[in-house]
Amino acid sequence: MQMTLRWFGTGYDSVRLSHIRQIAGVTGIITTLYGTTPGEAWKTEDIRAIKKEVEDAGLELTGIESVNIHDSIKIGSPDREQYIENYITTLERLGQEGIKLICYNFMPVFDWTRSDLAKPRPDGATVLAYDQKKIDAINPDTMLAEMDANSNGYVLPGWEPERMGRLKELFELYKDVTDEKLFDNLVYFLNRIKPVCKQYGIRMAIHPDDPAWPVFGLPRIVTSGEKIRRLMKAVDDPFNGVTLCTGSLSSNPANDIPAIIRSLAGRIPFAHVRNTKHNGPGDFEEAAHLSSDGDLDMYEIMKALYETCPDVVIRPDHGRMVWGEVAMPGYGLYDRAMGACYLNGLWEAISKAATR
Ligand SMILES: [Mn+2]
Repeated sequence: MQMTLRWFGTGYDSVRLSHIRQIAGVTGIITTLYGTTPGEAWKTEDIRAIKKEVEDAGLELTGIESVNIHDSIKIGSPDREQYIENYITTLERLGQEGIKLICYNFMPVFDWTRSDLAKPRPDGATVLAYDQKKIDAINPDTMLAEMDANSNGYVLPGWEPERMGRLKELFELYKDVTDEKLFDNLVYFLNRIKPVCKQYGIRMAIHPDDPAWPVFGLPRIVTSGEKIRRLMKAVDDPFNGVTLCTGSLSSNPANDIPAIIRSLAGRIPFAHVRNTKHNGPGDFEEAAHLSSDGDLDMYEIMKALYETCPDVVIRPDHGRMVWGEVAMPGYGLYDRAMGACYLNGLWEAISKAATR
């Protein structure tokens, strides 16, 4: 297991690499080229530059989150071929630089969705939250403006203004894309990139949809253990894997996370571990990583990871905003550092109990 932290790059993140370096047990960085747009081929010099910056800080560039997928690939429109070629070029260049873990998602239009970016909790911390009733009451355009106004000045991953400016057009393009069509387009994409992944030993790790049900009438295909297993079988090769995000999957309480992990042995190169607390159906908020602060049993989750995918790369996912920190919502230093230490503690206890 390698413990990592997500970092958005100099100029895009309030957190410094030198601070991450001081979290005991965190040895890797998960990042992306934040200035790129989905569909373009990344330049080798840009990949080398960010890798060098991370390594100069005494850390390893462990993986990329995300190399985003252009909407044409998800929609399956004729111009997808060019974007797939560009994606292959990006993977080739990442592989040549020794970067072999790639997180991505296949959600139409919106990346993750929340109704609140700073919901106060009783202890004074603020967290990301989702309430379906609030989402039902707004239209996507309004939400875009609200996300922008409440993001502390940071560009939220997946909510880049260039793309969001095309919102109406995107909804129109997706209007005939059913769950089945989206699934077929994903399988097509995976088969096209398979050779380059095999050549460089790249592991593709799809992130579950967040929340795990349709939002604004758009299709969703990565929402449960059953659906993930179907995808694993459709392209049955270890390069086709999952980012096991406990928070996204737990948005639906019917998802038994430890059982899902065990059913995906060998196909989880990357895990996002965080806790959620439900207040009612379709109404949840993010909690501290500690099991007792939310609904998830972190011990059972870490034990399932330990027993079925010991080489997994983990990052504490979103954290709460605590101690007055001002940062991108979900991505402050303090609570994610506490999360990393807690998860490392669980791992140490589980591994010692198993081997003594
Ligand atoms: Mn996640």
